[in-house]
Parts: sequence; structure tokens; C-alpha cells
Amino acid sequence: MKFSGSLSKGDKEKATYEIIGVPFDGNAFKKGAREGPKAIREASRRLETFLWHKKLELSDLLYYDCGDIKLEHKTLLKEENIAEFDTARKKVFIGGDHSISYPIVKYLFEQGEVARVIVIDAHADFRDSYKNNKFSNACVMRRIAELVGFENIIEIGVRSSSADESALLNQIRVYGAEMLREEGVQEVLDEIGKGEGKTYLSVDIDVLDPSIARGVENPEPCGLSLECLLSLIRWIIGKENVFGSDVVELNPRLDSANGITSINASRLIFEILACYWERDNRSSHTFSF
Ligand SMILES: [Mn+2]
Repeated sequence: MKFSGSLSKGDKEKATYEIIGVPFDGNAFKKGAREGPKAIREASRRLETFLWHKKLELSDLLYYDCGDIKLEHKTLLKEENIAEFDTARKKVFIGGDHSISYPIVKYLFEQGEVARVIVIDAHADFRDSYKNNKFSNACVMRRIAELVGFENIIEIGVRSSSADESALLNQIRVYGAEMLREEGVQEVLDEIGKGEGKTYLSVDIDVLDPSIARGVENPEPCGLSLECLLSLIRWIIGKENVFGSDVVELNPRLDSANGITSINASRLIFEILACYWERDNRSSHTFSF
């Protein structure tokens, strides 16, 4: 099953954007995120194909769902897996646990397609090692910061880290969940300012409040509303030169019976694709709902 609105295989050359599933949870503690891409594709078909707030049909956006990267259960995602995709098309990767972001960013960074990384996540993910695994999903932003430079990392929505991690966070830019709540989203966005060069955007679905995103390995209280998250996405993709993005950490085994976390994740992917399209096709951007 393809993500709702995908071009058919016969028309895939018309695609401007690509969706790629990464069914991998080898670096997560609780397993199940490998089933994320399938659950998100199924959930995408439960939503209308007409984006009411943007007056766009999904089919207007011209994207192709390439399916999943073939990975054995314990095989790490490698840069070679990413290399088979054409870097001319903007991408959305569907995880998978958060550790998938590292090989993706590493490959794109080495191709000159990433200069700065913005992550929207409840957790800092800044441990040097977790349970003897330096590539754990709990270490992913530390590894990425070491790769692209601490000064090129922005974390938004964070509300959890260890004390050791916290001591290092002054080397990157962090806009915590309470800051978004107290100062307002727009004020925080103004403070972030526009970056230079290409940006990679990683969205951990656990940044949402657990009441609307139960299907995650590490739910963290006091999270963002979906409206807040969508505003962040609109601003970031509207202002930054975002070449690639991912939506990670959905674990359908832990989701509510009505699959609301999968629904919210697919709604988020609709927004990312529509924002790519608006940036490329509309001269002015609106950030209202
Ligand atoms: Mn997280």
C-alpha cells in the first residue's frame, strides 16, 4: 500500500518529492517502530485527500512513495541504503526509531545537502552512549551534532534529558516546550531566525502531548498540540531551505485503538509535503490555519 496521494509507479518520473519508509527499530529499547511506515500509510488513507485549509488535493503535490528500504531486523540502516535515491528530489523519510536520522543526515551532509539540522522532539537525545550503544535512538542528536557541528543544531519542544546531557545543551540551541507555551510559538520562531544553507528537519512524534500521541516508546508529559507542531513545520519549511525531513518513533503496537498517533503522523506528513509544494510553487506563504 502506498501513502495516500502518491503518484502511481508508471508516473513516478513526474514526482518532485519522494516518501521513503525506513522500517527499523534495531536501536530502540521497546520494539515496534519498524511497523511505523505501514501504520502511517494505512492511516493516511483514513484522511480526506483534499487539504481543506490549503485548498489543495494531495495529487496536486506530485510525490511518489518509493516504498520501504529493505532492511533485515537487526541490520543497521547504512548510508548505502540512502545513496540509491535521487538527491534531486526533496524527501520525507518515515521511521522507524530515531536512530535512522543519523545515517540519513550523514549521507546528505557528505553530499553537501545538509548544513543545519532542526529537530522537534520531547527528548534531547544527547547521550554519548545508552546501554552500551552509541547509535541508540537516545544518542542520535549527539552523533549528528558531532558530524555537522554543535553550532548547527536546533532542538525545539524538548522537555526531557539526563543531567549530563543538560550540561552539554548550552553548546547547541534549544527552545524547550515550556518556552513555546509561555512565550508563544511566533516569538520563539522569530528568535530562531533564518539559517543559511540547507536544512534537515527531523520530527520525533513524541514531541506531541501523550494525550494525542500515545503510540511512542517514551511518552513525555506536557507536550505540544498538533496545531503548534504544524505551525512550527510551516514556518521552518516556509523560511528554510529544507531538503529532507523525517517523521520517526511512531510505535503502532503502543497506539490507542483508534490509531490516533498514526493519524497525527500522516497529517503531519501531508503538511510537510504541502509546505514543500507551497515553497516551490507559491510566491507568498501564509502560516495561518
Ligand atoms: Mn523523543
